[in-house]
Amino acid sequence: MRIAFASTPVGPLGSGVGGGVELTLEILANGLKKLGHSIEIFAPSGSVLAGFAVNQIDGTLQTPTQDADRGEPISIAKGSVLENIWDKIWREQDKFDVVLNFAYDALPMRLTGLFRARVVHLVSMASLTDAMDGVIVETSIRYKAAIAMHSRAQAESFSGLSPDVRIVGSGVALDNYQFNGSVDGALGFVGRVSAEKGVEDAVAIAERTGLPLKIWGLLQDNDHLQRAKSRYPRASVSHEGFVTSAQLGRVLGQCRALLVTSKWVEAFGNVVIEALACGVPVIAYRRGGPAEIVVDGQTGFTVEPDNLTQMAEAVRRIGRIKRADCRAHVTSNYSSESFARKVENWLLEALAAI
Ligand code: HBI
Repeated sequence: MRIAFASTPVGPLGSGVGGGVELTLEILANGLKKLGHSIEIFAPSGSVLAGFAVNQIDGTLQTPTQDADRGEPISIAKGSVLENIWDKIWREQDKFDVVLNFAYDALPMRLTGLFRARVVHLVSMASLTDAMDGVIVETSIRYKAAIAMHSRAQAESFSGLSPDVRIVGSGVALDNYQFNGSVDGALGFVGRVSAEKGVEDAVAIAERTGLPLKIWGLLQDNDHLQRAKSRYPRASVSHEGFVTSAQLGRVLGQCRALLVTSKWVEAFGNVVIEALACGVPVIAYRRGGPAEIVVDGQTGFTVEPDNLTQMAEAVRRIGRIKRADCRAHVTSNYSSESFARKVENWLLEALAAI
């Protein structure tokens, strides 16, 4: 298939502003290319993706939807990069069989039936605003096989969603992640440092257990981190910076456990399979995608959401988990190859569903 990738309009690929979507897009570009498909990428100017020529599109970046209130209407800025991306894909659409949209935005979904090429959407987050819920649910009902999501928990967050929506999971390039069998490292936290990722709870656990906490990720909300540190002054916390997935794969293995304390419903939780691939067991709140990935008692523990006591207790028991089991679970369920094949099947079904 000849596939156009329409990237997220919140920031250039490689900047980290796109969060998990940047990794997902990279995994699928490489995975689908390996399956013999041709990929062309359209993304905001300044985007970088090793091995791919990216159509650099100018324009005003879209405000991230997770910053909006639930009742907020859809907004689009003057000279929007989102409009410019889709205008260019519209003009070049006869070069493609499929347009795979990675943006969590209304415009691409409203265009689904108006292209000669087949437009489909990989939804990257759970329910955030009533306006976007409406667009996503309507698109899932009106266009067969047009929507895919990463986890059941994510799909369940959209009431009225068509049961036809594909659940495709996610995947990581295993070679990027170095297994490490050592069990006595620091606690790890990976993700955009922000309120929705719940970094404050991870700092609280560092204080309760007396274990050092290492944080990797874009320092999106430094005030939030500073407030957490002053609330838990005895916690030993170090921000290790924002790293690429390849760099993360070399350092994450040093951790005793990864803490996943998301306050929102994570669509999937790529950081969970990245940690498991390095042999690091995961302790997660029973909320969203991460709770579907962690096999309680085998690759880590899941605890009652926001329950710091249970999370600290799970940290104390984490030595029971065999780190080799963590890596094996990812190898058999979340490789980039198996993820790319699931998405390939979805795209082929979408093409057949015209
Ligand atoms: N917000 N409007 C909008 N569009 C996106 O594509 C988008 C977003 N917020 C966050 C985001 N994408 C990604 O960081 C997450 O999907 C991972």
